[in-house]
Amino acid sequence: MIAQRSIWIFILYHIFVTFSTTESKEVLSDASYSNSPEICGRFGSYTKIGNNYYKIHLAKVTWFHALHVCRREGADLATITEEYQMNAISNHLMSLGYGESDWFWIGANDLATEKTFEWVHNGEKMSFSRWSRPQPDNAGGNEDCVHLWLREGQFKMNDWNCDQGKAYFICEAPEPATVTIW
Ligand SMILES: [Ca+2]
Ligand SMILES: [Ca+2]
Repeated sequence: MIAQRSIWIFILYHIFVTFSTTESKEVLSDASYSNSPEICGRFGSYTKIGNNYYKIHLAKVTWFHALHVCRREGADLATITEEYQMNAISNHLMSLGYGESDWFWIGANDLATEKTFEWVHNGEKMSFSRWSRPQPDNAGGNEDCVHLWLREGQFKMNDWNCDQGKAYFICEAPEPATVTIW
């Protein structure tokens, strides 16, 4: 009788352990699945603005945090290499009603060499820029990342603190998983 009860306890214990283990494995695999860049890229659509595809993220984060989020989506912080594209983004942001207090990180920075701004996407130097005057001023000796803000009727560029400043941000994807034609 005691032996029979022990066997039942043994069996029930193993059923319990099996189910517990299965459950924790499923939770683990869900977590790793949602961390994959391919899956994250499908969580929101990119919009064609001018010639390129962008996604405006409305969470205020540091430049480094923004870069991380864009890259998890298989994208990068936005690169703006010509006036046409700068105008398209500026007009788009204004058409959505964003104003002077809405700041958006893009991919330009002078982290490597002070006063030499490059695009984080490919390391190329900025050949085009639209600074708001008197930027870039490297205020406090510690402004190495670029964001857009509305000044003098257009969105223009300002250098700001990469790991203290928190702003919205714009990711750019060359081949987005889902696209909204604007
Ligand atoms: Ca700087
Ligand atoms: Ca500045």
